[in-house]
Amino acid sequence: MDTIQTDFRLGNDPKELQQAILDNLYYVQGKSTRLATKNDWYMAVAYTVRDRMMKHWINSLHKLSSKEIKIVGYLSAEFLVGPHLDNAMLNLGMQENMSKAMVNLGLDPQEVIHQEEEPGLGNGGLGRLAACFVDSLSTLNIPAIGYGIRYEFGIFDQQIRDGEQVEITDKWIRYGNPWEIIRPELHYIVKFGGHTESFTDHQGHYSVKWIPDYEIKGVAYDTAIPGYKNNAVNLLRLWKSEAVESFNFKEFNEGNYSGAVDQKTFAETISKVLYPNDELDAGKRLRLSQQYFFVSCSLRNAITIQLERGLSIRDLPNGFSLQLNDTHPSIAIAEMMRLLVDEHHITWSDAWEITQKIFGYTNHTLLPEALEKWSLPLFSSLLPRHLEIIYEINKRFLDDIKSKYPGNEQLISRISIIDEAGEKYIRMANLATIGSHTVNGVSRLHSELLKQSVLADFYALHPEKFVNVTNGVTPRRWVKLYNPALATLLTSRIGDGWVANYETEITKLESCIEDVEFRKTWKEIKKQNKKELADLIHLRTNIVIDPDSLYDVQVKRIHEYKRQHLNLLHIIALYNRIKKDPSKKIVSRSFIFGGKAAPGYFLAKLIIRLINAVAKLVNEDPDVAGRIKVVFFPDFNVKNSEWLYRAADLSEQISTAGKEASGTGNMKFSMNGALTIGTLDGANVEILQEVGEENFFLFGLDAAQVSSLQSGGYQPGHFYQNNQELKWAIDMIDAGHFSNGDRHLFKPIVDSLLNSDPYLVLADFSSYIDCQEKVSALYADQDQWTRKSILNVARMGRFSSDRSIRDYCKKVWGIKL
Ligand code: 26Q
Repeated sequence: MDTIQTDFRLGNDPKELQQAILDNLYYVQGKSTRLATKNDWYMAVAYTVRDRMMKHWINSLHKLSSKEIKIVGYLSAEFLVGPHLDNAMLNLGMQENMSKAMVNLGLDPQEVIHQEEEPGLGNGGLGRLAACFVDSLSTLNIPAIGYGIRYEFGIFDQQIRDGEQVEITDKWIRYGNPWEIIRPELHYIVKFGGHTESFTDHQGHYSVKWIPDYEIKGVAYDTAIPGYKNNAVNLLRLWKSEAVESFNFKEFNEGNYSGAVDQKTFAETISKVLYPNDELDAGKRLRLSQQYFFVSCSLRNAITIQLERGLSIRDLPNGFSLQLNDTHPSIAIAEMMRLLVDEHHITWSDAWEITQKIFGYTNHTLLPEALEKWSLPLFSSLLPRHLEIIYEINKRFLDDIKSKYPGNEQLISRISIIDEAGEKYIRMANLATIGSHTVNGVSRLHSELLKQSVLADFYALHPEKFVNVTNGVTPRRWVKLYNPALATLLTSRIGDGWVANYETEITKLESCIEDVEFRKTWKEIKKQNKKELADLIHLRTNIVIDPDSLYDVQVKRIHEYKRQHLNLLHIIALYNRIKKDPSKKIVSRSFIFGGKAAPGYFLAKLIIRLINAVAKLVNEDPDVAGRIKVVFFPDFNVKNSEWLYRAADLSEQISTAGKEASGTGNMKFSMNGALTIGTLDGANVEILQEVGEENFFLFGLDAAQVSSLQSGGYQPGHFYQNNQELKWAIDMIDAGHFSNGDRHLFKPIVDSLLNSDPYLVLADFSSYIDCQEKVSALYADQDQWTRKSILNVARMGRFSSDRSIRDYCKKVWGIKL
């Protein structure tokens, strides 16, 4: 083992840290204190922290070569990790000393921390879940590698101009990324396109060779993900695409200068940009290329690690568990078969056994339009060998079913990997389900609905494959880092065990509830958090909100099924009540929205415009002054969420029942003491059960009522005609009240609500606004509110991602802790 001189290079007291920061500034950034920019200082601080992680990082690399361990490979097209610096300092236990060191250097620690650009390598819930999971895997000391794509441009930055979303390219690495280490020697060549040729090998076996059209190199970029104060580090290994040969001398010599680098440009497009759609982006060749690219690199890397450990490839399922984060990496099933059969010469049936033993598949959606499928011509032009393999998987699977259930042609056409109804498609959820040993949904309700709807046939065939693993979020980032004042209070009362053992420790808080002093401090902390958010909102939007008002917050991607417009209809109804009776006493509220719309999702973008239009009218109306304010907080992302969750009084979780697979924002709010107004959807159901009905504002139809209303021929007009306040609110939008008389602008929203209302906004309206009255009534009793807020926090133990990971270990990966 290498010996490192730790005293001067890695000292941990403030003086030594201070010197280390100066050294890094000088020797890594190449700047003197006189020349250093804010970014230079941030980089020097980041390298100082990274240096102190390096020993654990290298140890963990050594650990990967141990024969005894099983490694979790978490395959995900997205990892929304958020800023690293403060998180790393927390997990290494160096926040306090680093703070002192920075102050000694005349730096403002918060300013340095906020200098970091967040790697926005995900769209929302699914990508953030992957990040929470890697955090928990490290904290639980389970060896793991998160495999994904190092997008050069992550999710766009959102600006609001004239009330509209404008997308700005996310240039997150423009000033360098101190957290990653490039491993140029760790690369794989990935083939694309072309055709296949069959031949008989020297042992007389039928074999297939794939002759590609072109090849692209994937290079590993590693980032360390440290566990909480346990010296464990896991790897986030992201692949960047490069040209195999970045410069073509032949072209150059012939005078074609741009042609000489064409290859490079083309190859680099694969990992260039994250698709900003959190549903489907149907039929995009580049998207399928991205998926195959990172999957191929990742699987081959897993095999390399397996062989380097001196283990047999046949033992792969004992050496690795590979988890598919939705269908995005599900081409892995076919790629694993290709690697085993074509490249490692294992028989088909042995290879299939290995493949099924190694993969688990997590489903994140029931929306039929969001289920991934690829048109056959596109698929075969990009991955001709995989198409053959999928045909063979499908044939064997269907033959087996036909022999068990003869004559059931409809069943066969539903479960086939190939959709042959019209134009032919590959159904990725079917491939993932057939190729995995375990399939899970992400909340109890979602897992049940999966078995009843999209995967019902597979459930009937193999009920033992289906399990639930309810999502969770890491209390390190979502409480300790992003609500420091609350964290300090928690620790002062129940000790600091909750940070690493949230599930069992946080319940201890219940015993504090009768303590007047404690409740007082609790309220003060919320108030202070609200003041800080008010300041930030003022700075960013110029809107003034009152920290004494109820903060009613809905932050998440903008989607019709998430029903931001239901929230808006409530605001308009409240506004009308005040206009009708300007002396009306109401509980003052600040409605805060945040979230990005997919650039091509017309109605979602229009909803943003409507929020901003309502905000403008309401905020400028002297009649309602001091009672309601509406804010659209621009560019909701991990970094900005710091101020939002901790300041919320009320968490809006109002999706149509049966549509939100789990939700994870719902957990973040509750952990920070917000009460929830929500439907029986996703993990809300479990949050309600944990916190108790009396501490949760439940409204709306449940999933069964939603589906029966829809199958019975739902008539939104009926609700519109029979609810005066609802009719009035919609009529105002329709009349151009929020668009300077322009009746055209918001017509698509009005039409959608009145003609089809696919997400039952109108059906749930009256239940929602009645429930909101109860919210206001409770808020008027501040002490009761505070008690419920405390209970919400105390009862959130189950929603730590540590618990989720323990569930995966037990139910999916067969890892004993
Ligand atoms: C697929 C193909 C082509 C282009 C884009 C996509 C794509 C990208 C992202 C499809 C879906 C996503 C993201 C989905 C997502 O975030 N789902 C959320 O996952 C959370 C974690 O399980 C749940 O809590 C949410 O309920 C679910 O909506």
